[in-house]
Amino acid sequence: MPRVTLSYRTAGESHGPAMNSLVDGMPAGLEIDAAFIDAELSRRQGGYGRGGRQRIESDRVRFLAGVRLGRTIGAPILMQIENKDSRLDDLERTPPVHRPRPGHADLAGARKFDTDDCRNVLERASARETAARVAAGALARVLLRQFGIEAFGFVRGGLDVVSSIEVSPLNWRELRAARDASEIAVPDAKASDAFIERIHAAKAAKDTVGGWCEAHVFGVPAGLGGCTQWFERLDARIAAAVMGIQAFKCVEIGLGRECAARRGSEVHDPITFDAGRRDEPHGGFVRPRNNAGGIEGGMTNGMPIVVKGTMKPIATLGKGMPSVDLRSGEAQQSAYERSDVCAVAAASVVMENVVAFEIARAFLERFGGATVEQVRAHVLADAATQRASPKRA
Ligand code: EPS
Repeated sequence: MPRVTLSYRTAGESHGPAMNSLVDGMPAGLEIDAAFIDAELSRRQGGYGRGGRQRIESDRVRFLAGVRLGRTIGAPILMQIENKDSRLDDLERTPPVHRPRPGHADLAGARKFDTDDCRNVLERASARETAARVAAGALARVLLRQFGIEAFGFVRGGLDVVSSIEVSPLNWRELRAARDASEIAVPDAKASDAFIERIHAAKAAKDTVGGWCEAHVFGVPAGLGGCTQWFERLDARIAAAVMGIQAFKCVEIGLGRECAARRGSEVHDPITFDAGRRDEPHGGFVRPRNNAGGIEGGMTNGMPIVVKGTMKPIATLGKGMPSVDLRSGEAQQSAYERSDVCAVAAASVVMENVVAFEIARAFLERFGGATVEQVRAHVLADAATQRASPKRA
């Protein structure tokens, strides 16, 4: 089968004219669902604890290349999201920043680019860039949904609040409704209220809050990714995509960190076979639990993909942090600009979409074609082979 590499890059500064996303490797003939992409962009703008910027922006995708008459044409796809708060060259409203914020890119970037003004670095390092990543991931999901693959992201909690909800292929749609009813994307009303209360208190103290995000992907066929080279391993690729989100400090697949606290028999998922369930993504090889998070040996095993990500608190604190003025070396509190107190709800949308992009990339590596119909033919051919195994069952 042809090897297609789906990829994307982004360009744009937080207060420049626009955020841009260039997606390459998407097959031709995919009907663009701009309403779905825009809905994901809107979700990313929401969440309790966001700052004033989101009242200015109303993110919408505009296709500048790769689409004709509402369908992809097999060419690179350029998506643009306008920044309404565009003022990069206005030195009065967007002045130099000389007092780096601990935890932001400010100091490391100023040293890298040999400057005492952190502005260029922070404009590009800003999490505003994640709007472009959500656009790329949501476009990939338009493809995945044609093949019954669905992603679900949410916030599990933060500080001392941790929801104990369990997610399964049977309840995730219900949980999605609960998530959408929560201002902080926690699909558990009690935990949601408690977490919002903690964020409110942090805001009053001019402080910030991080949190735990989760992404589950359902309907992923077995055999995506690879075990023959380290960079083919899907868990490695997902980890890089999630760690690449601003402020993420930890990524786990399935049971994750908890693996080290249990013996093997309590970690690995037993294998059973049920011929009546051959049409499910696991091909009838039912696993009574999913500690592996759907990936073994760097390849999908047909169980749902489960990814956890930890976001640190926003580095822009209302009360500042001990820092220095880069011009003089004098001790000063770090700079404060309008910012978010907590952006974990937004981060969960970003995570859901970047994880989905990696699944789509691996999906096209296995089933790719020049057109969506060629991809479909490859998927059906593979399903027929899978259904014939085990031969004697
Ligand atoms: C960010 C600072 C804030 C955030 C921004 C990320 O922007 P501003 O300085 O314009 O208020 O709101 O995130 C977004 C704009 C967004 O759309 O997510 C930072 O420094 O990282």
